[in-house]
Amino acid sequence: TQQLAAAMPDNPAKPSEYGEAGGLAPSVGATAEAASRLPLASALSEENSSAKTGTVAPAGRNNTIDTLDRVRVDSTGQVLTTNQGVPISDNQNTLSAGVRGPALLEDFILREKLTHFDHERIPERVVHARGSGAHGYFECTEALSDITRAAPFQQVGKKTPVFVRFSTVQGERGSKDTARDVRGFAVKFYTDEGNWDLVGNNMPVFFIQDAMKFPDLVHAVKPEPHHQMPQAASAHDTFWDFVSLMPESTHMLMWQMSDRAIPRSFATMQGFGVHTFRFVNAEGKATLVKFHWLPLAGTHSLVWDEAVKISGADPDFNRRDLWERIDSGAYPQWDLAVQLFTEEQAESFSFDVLDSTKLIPEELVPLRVIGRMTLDRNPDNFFAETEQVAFCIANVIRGIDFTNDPLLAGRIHSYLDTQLLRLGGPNFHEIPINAPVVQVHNNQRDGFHRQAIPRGRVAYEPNSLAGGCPFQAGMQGYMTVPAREENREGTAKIRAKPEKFAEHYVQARLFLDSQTPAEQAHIAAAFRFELSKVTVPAVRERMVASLRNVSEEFAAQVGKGLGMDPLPAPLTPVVPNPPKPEVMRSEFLSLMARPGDGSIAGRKVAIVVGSGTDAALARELQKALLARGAVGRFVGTHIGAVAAQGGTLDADASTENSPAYLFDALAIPGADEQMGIDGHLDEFVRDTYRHCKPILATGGAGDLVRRVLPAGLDTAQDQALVLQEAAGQEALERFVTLVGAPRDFARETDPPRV
Ligand code: HDD
Repeated sequence: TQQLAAAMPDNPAKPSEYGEAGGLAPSVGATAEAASRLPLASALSEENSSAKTGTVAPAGRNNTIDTLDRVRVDSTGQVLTTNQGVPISDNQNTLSAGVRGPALLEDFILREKLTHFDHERIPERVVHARGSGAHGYFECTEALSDITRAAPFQQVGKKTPVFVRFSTVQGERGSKDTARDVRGFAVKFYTDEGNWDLVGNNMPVFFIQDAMKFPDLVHAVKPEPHHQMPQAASAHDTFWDFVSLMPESTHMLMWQMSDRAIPRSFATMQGFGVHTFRFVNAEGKATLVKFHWLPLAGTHSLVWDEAVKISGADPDFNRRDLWERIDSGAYPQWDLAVQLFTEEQAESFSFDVLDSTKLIPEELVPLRVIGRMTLDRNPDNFFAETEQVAFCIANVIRGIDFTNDPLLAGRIHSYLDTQLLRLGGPNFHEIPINAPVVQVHNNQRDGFHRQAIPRGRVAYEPNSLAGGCPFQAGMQGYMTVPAREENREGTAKIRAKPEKFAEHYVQARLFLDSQTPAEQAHIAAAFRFELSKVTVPAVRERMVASLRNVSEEFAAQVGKGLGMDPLPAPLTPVVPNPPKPEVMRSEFLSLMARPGDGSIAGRKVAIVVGSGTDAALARELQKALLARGAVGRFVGTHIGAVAAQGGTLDADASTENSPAYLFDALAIPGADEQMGIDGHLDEFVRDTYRHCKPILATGGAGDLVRRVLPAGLDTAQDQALVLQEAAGQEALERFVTLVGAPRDFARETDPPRV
């Protein structure tokens, strides 16, 4: 203490604040000396991250959640208080001068309540406003310590807590989930070396190559500024005007018009980091990397007619599905896979790996699975967690670095910038959901809503008065890869792109050619639908003219659906004779390539019940589904008790409040004439059939189904239609298996017969 007093002659009493040990005291000494005294290595090591969190979260625990518990509020058994903690005796009546007299200004309880309410909205995200989040963890399954120093990948079995937010892009915060749109797939890793955000999408490419065009893209796709329509839709003039003038969008348009843009569940979509990043190992050696999330439940999507109807019946369809999966223990899981490649390999490719409108076919650089992510906890509070979470592409950790992708460069700027406004100032990193699980030490100070209470009088570096602390981590801190290989051409300032960026159609064709015929038909139908909503003929024509460079046959198909005869002349491509691509067809680009393990966990089946239902069979089916993690809901003409054959069943949904498109499959275990007069049930059968989902109908229900479907349909050949007079175990098994299988699109015709 005396020593410290000597060090701070101006205030000899000050050291008493810091205690005898002087552990937290601002001490004297040169930076180097301080460095030798403080255990930097252990502060940053894998084994011992920080006293605040310890290291690996033991199974069943989660570092983030532990620290968030500090701020969780549970009011069970508690009295109502003001924000100052003063108990409130009456929450019904304003303080007034007599029962019929004026309200009194002194009613601080009323005024606090109203004032807080008046301020409880914050701006929504400028894009990706509509989102749903969940907590979980990432577990390393293959250590990559030879390739990257990144903390989550150092040891097999190491768990890193995560928070994930899935989103649509175009619509506002309250818009529907099932819009045709890209889905955001943003993961915050709370590593023991700081936060790493992998802010990706469910598609591996993007609309534009350069962040300079991002505001234009967003202005074009958002509701049109004069009348603010359409909401959560890209099917309008300004979007198609812009993209038809930007041939670099063509590849992404193929993805956006595919069924990937209408996922069945967040749990059944892939995720992609999109850009090429760098991994950096302990020696400073860099390896190029692309990130992929592979859903264990397989890749499954909706069909368009279904998505449109769902948006009316349940605009929260994907949000509810995520919530219910986690709530019921059917935890969504993804493998994290990487494509690793060298600068030399990258140079040999026919495309540029810095161009975000291009992907690297898996045939060219195979995926390597290095870990698994499990989402196992719903947020406690949507606003505090899902709304206030702030992802930032610039949040990288030691072992991960950027490349010179010009789209990425702009992103490095934009996220922090937009969040400064959205979250009201420079301290939003202290909001619990955003705070790293390691402690933050720096000389940044003050600003609105500061939470931390930094001690001492030193807020600068270098310093001697605080013993040089906090000090630079040197080789143990974040290191940027020194070599910028791409810049070989020289350092002249220039607004231009490398040559390979000019080719825009080869990978659009690769994507199209890699789809199954049903998927191709869906893409063509989506172009037709979207362009049919465009009111300016020249815009439609320009788009079809561009599609002719992808595929003549495909463009003709789209053009025909728009009544274009003859087709407009093809747009002149910038690169008329592009180099031959390495891969002409990539099976992995089809949703059918990764159907998952057939698990039906998280799926929902409508078991229609009524007077003709075989109650025992209905219960048996419900049990069989539950045993495999799926939910079979009894759907009656009304909810509540339904008198069926052999017992009473309790319907918790009705054909009126829960239409067919909210379910993955339909079972009608028996029916009588009475059930045949519900028009809702007819629609149930028709929609389930049209959307190519499995139907089980037994007893009289077979007749009901056949009556609804048009005569002449070959129901016997239909693999997903189980029509049996007396349903045995085998029929139940077959049906339950079908619930987890990809849809069989053999039923589809264009236009639909049913
Ligand atoms: Fe972005 C949000 C993904 C290009 C600027 N972006 C945002 C979110 C995701 C992505 C998932 C939502 C995060 C959340 O849930 O809070 N963005 C992407 C991907 C891109 C991309 C995969 C291309 C590869 N973005 C991109 C560019 C820019 C931005 C080129 C600007 C230069 N993005 C933003 C933003 C947002 C955002 C304006 C809005 C809200 C936010 O950041 O926090 O800064």
